Amino acid sequence: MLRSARFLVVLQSKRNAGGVNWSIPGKVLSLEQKQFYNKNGFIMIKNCVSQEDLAKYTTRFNEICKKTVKPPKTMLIMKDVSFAKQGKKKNHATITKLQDFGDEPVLFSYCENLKITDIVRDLIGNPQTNIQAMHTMLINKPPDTGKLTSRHPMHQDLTYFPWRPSDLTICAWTAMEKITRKNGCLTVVPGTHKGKLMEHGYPDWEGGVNEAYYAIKDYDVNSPREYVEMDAGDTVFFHPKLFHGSGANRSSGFRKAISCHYANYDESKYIDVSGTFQEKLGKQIVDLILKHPERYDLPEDKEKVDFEWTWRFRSRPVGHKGKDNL
Ligand SMILES: O=C(O)CCC(=O)C(=O)O
Repeated sequence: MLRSARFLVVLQSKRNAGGVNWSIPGKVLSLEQKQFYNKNGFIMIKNCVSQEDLAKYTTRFNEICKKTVKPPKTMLIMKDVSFAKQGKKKNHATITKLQDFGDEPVLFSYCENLKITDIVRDLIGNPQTNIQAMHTMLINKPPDTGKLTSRHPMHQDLTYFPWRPSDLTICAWTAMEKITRKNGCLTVVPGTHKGKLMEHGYPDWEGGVNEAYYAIKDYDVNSPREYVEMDAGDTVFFHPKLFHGSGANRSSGFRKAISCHYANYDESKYIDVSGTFQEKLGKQIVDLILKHPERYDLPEDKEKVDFEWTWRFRSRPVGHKGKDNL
């Protein structure tokens, strides 16, 4: 590499490094808003996504459900466990989640929304930070069938992630319609992002639980929780160690939200989770992926498919061309 080119690389990485400076305002967020996030592990911002954009995502969701638009092969289409048990076909009323929409251009445009990415950079880096969309979901919480399977147990998203530091990852979760306690809004326990990653496992729920909806094992049900009620287009940004979940949908309609977990690409690194409770979960995810060779471009040597590979394969850069980190 030419000397000057190498200098530029060093300069670029220095400029992008250093985590978050919590004592200055961000490009979009005020100092108070940044400090609120740092203290509580979440912040809700009104009106991040326009109604036009939300309508585009809803239309694309319906087109995928009706099969008038072919979904990319890498996208996972999941049924709610209560419908799965009854053997019901996949349609807009039984599909509970579209996951990994990195190759679906309409839905992925959500991850590139500048209002969101500016806030993300304020909270996990600085205006120059390169960011990576790690995990994408459109969640279509169905009206509960009475078995309470529409609940999402209290958990920490970091459970699913083999990269660190956790402070440089964030979820943006946008309400696609009005979301209240009645239709199953997010519930958070402020400040829990300052603690450790807790052990997780399947909750012991009579009606069953959706695949990979893990719960914090020793969750204290008396923890001081908050209900995050939102209007369509509002977005809550939250830390991957924040205890959170969502209640049953006791309304007669579906409750839609779209989300993306972003990581600071410049400063995050994969870690080895061997010997931790994440190891078992990582193996389950790898097994699931190996069962679907039609969906993933698996390497010839299947030994190469480990927890890290599953995320490298599914994550997508947002506005940068890096290939080396995440
Ligand atoms: O959308 C929901 O109801 C909860 C989503 C959530 O907590 C998650 O996917 O981690």
